[in-house]
Amino acid sequence: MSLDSVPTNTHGNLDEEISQLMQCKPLSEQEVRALCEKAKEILMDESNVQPVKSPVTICGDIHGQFHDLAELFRIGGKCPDTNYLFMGDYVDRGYYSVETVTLLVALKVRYPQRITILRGNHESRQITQVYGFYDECLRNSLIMFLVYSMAMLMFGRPLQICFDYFPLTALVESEIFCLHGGLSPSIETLDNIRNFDRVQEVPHEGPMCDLLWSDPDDRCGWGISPRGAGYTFGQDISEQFNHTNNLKLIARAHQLVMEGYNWGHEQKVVTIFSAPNYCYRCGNMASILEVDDCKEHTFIQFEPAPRRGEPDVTRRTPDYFL
Ligand SMILES: [Mn+2]
Repeated sequence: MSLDSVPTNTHGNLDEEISQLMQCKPLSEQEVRALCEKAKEILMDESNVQPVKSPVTICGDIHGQFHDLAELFRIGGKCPDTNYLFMGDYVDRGYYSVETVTLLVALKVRYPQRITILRGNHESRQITQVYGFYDECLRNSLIMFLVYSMAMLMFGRPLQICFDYFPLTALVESEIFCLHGGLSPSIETLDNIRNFDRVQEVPHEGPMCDLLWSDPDDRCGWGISPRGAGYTFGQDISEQFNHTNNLKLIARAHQLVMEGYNWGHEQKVVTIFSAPNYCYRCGNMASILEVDDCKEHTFIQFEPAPRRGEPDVTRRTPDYFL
């Protein structure tokens, strides 16, 4: 029996779960599983190029920095009072990947029309094993059950399966194309993106991989990415893509930028990064981009929330990729 068959309580439990998550307290295994099942149903109806209306606030990488996400909501407004579009990379690096991504998924289930959550390159099985989400699932489960094998079954598996359903890109008012990484030499039009089957693990190469991994570059044309996945693309590529698809702007995340946002390609591309003092040590500002009713753009920069007992971060390995 689904919770939906109990109308008086449909949102009651979910509202309680959201307020629990807002306090950075993880849900139970059963709650995470139920939430992921509901999220899948909502997300599978969304397009690979999910249409989004203004006003909306566009956000970049969060990377498990839960208290900074809480600060983002304090500054940008709570969901659903403010509509949000998150461009991926909710997990890894920071200490609260599970709480962060569970909160965003819970908000998606509660307010499906008010929040859009795109997939980042870290929302995959393999990368989360390398960059900390796996460890954190393990840490949480050790505290609660002291059973290693339960870890991925509890939090990791349901959330990772849910990641496969996250849309790859969004289109704000038919003019701002939003995605985690960047363009692909295999993609000329938005219809190309609409046509592929996204419900799978992020492939190592090909158009879906490129959307989540590529970066803009000062050099023209396509280049080999130092990340080992995706491509670099020059201003000529961005101009052609925007022209072909009647776009004004490509908004993307994926790269640390010290001011929290960074224009590129003569304002055809903007990078937005929403994890202040990334990894608790990079010293960068974060930002979000508000697009209002009149499609006017305003960047809001913010600094880290006060530290609240995160463990010493120096034990983490250095970061080569965002
Ligand atoms: Mn990324």
